[in-house]
Amino acid sequence: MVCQQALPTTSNPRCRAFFLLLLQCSAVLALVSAQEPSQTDRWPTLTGKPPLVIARGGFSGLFPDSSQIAFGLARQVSLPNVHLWCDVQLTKDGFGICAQGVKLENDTNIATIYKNSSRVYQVNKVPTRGWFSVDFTYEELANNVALTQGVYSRSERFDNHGFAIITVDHLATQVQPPGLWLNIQYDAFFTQHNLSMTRFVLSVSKRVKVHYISSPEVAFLTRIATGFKPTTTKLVFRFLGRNEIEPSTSQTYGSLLKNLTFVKTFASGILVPKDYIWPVDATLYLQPHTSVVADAHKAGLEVFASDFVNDIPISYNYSHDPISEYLSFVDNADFSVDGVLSDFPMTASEAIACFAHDLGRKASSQAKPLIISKYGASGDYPGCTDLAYNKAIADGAEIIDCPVQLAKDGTPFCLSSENLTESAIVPKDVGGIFSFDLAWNQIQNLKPAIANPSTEYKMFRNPKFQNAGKFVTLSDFLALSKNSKSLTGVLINIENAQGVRVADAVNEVLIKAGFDKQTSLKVMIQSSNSSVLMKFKGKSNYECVYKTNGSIADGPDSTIKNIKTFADSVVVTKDFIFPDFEAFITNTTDIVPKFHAEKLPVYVETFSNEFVTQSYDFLADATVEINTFVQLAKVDGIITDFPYTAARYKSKWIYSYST
Ligand SMILES: *[C@@H]1O[C@H](CO)[C@@H](O)[C@H](O)[C@H]1NC(C)=O
Ligand SMILES: *[C@@H]1O[C@H](CO)[C@@H](O)[C@H](O)[C@H]1NC(C)=O
Ligand SMILES: *[C@@H]1O[C@H](CO)[C@@H](O)[C@H](O)[C@H]1NC(C)=O
Ligand SMILES: *[C@@H]1O[C@H](CO)[C@@H](O)[C@H](O)[C@H]1NC(C)=O
Ligand SMILES: *[C@@H]1O[C@H](CO)[C@@H](O)[C@H](O)[C@H]1NC(C)=O
Ligand SMILES: *[C@@H]1O[C@H](CO)[C@@H](O)[C@H](O)[C@H]1NC(C)=O
Ligand SMILES: *[C@@H]1O[C@H](CO)[C@@H](O)[C@H](O)[C@H]1NC(C)=O
Ligand SMILES: *[C@@H]1O[C@H](CO)[C@@H](O)[C@H](O)[C@H]1NC(C)=O
Ligand SMILES: CC(=O)N[C@H]1CO[C@H](CO)[C@@H](O)[C@@H]1O
Repeated sequence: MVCQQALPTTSNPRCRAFFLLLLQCSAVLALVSAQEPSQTDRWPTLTGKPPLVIARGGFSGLFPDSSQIAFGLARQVSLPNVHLWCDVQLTKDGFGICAQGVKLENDTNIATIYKNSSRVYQVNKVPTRGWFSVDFTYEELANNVALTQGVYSRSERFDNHGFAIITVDHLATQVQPPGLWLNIQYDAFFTQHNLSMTRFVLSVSKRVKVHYISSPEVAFLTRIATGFKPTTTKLVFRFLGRNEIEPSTSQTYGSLLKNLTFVKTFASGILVPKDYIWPVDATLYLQPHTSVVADAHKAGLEVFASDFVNDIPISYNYSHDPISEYLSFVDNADFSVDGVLSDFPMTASEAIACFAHDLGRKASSQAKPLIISKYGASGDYPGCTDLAYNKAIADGAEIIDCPVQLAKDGTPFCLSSENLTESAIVPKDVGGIFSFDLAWNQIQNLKPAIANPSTEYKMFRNPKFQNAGKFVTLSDFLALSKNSKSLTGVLINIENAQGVRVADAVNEVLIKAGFDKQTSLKVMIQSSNSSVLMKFKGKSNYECVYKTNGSIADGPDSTIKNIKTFADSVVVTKDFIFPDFEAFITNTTDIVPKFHAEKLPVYVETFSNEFVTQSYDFLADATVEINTFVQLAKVDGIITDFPYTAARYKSKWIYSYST
């Protein structure tokens, strides 16, 4: 068992970032903790303080919900005042336990342990079959039943670890959360079984500090309201679906939302599903925000938003980036919610501590990592189109890339491969599917098609723009690059089978555009064919980039030394730096130090926002993945189809390290 720790420093005072490297420790490779939200900034929350991060069942995005390890991880990697959320259920003998649902079989192995003990009970007037805590003593549950991952799309890897069900008291005394939030989802159900939630919350709050109690039942909150001082324990009314009926008033939650002065009589805050605030339409695009936050703040109510997860597709407006989603709730022109309820509290913490509010900082152009686009911003628009390139520039890419193909008439243009059907709609009657079958004026008129590398997980890219934009010639690409004020260079990728012929064509266009003379833009020529690179080697303004794979580092040292004869830097894929097995990282390699020993910078591809492209170790957070490659593996450049994520990381999360 190999466990290491590394603690890089950061010069961004808001984000004390640290890593916990647990190789083969059955858990997480790299954790980044965002520590200090600005206390001096004024936040448009009700109190003016930074929004809270509330960890639902702990870090339930990775570990089984409500397990001690999930709560512990949430504490370790979130804001210092993270609140830990426990869904309270009562056992036959009156213990309050943390378990996500009223039906225990959803998040535990109880169905295999007490095979014959399922029962049918009324839950909110609906007959429901399941395994209920009211039929078991605490001892029976704690000694025999293990918590499991209840969300089928998450890893089952931690299900056989025997993580026990814990009580509220255990959570409070053993994990010692900075804030404790108890959610009472089913008071009426326990009353039917002669168990009193009221008595439980009153007694537990005498033993431990309870910061928040939430419930979707008006009668419960009204009943306990007199027992709690709002300065110690705040009561929060939880809204369910707009059309669901609140059991004690028989009104819908939608109509109660119009009666916030009534809510204020028994609660000091509301908890609403996130789409109450930012609704999405049927095609998963965001609509304008509602006035819920402003209305509630006007009524003197705090507003908490729920249902934040990193691993379920979010609105396309966020480009598969959960940090953008959090920022739209805590850092927009009109309001900030008072807290977010998340299964991935680290990402929520990063958003608040590191990325909210403009720090007014700019990284120097020397700072690493170099941000290189992959076919432009091809996560948002069809690759290698004018739209993708302009978006990449606007998003902060420093280098944009053109993979060069030749049309039948010899025109060099940018496209990911010479097989046109991979990135365009090619009509049958047009005369072929390869770039060399068609003249440029035919190719120019093809409709581009967005890349969808994660369709097997039902994840798609910006469907509204899936056929938008125009393809560009290499000379258009160079002109567009020259016009930009922010780019530091261009990368021209020559992987075409006719490598040397393409190289000659590229050379000619570069000369015509004046790039062979010293210009303000660096020219990077990338190929996996050394003969192609040799054609450009030695030109002062050009950097030759060798596309290679990690196996080269296992060969004799002379192989790497030999690369120096035709290249100035290398490109490798992510898996050669952090090999993984079943999406968990198994090892680190020494490729980067080997290249660095020969003074060859290492650029790595391909970084994407979609969580399915990342190892579980990165906790479904593209920023954590980038940070790990930069700080731990010390890579020199990030090649990404979502340059915004990398550029935001670089400009707002400034760190220091030496190679
Ligand atoms: C469950 O019920 C079946 C049939 O009634 C019985 O054979 C079995 O022994 C029971 N198992 C347990 C664990 O009680
Ligand atoms: C609850 O208590 C009442 C009154 O003592 C009794 O009639 C009823 O059967 C009990 N219900 C349950 C589920 O134990
Ligand atoms: C608000 O709700 C309370 C309790 O249900 C009800 O008595 C009152 O009439 C409502 N007010 C409005 C304006 O709907
Ligand atoms: C979301 O994206 C769509 C399509 O680009 C745009 O029309 C809409 O205005 C965006 N919504 C918000 C709230 O920005
Ligand atoms: C071209 O690309 C398409 C889409 O990826 C693929 O289905 C097809 O087999 C490719 N054709 C050739 C000849 O490689
Ligand atoms: C590299 O390019 C040269 C010239 O185009 C070609 O002869 C050679 O086969 C290529 N090598 C590889 C490995 O593709
Ligand atoms: C790595 O590249 C070498 C040539 O550079 C090739 O022979 C080898 O098959 C490649 N290995 C993998 C795993 O791609
Ligand atoms: C881990 O990487 C090191 C260095 O590359 C290598 O020597 C070792 O065999 C690898 N271990 C495993 C389990 O793959
Ligand atoms: C394994 C299982 O049944 N998981 C379910 C637990 O409950 C959630 C929410 O009700 C469902 O979405 C899961 O499918």
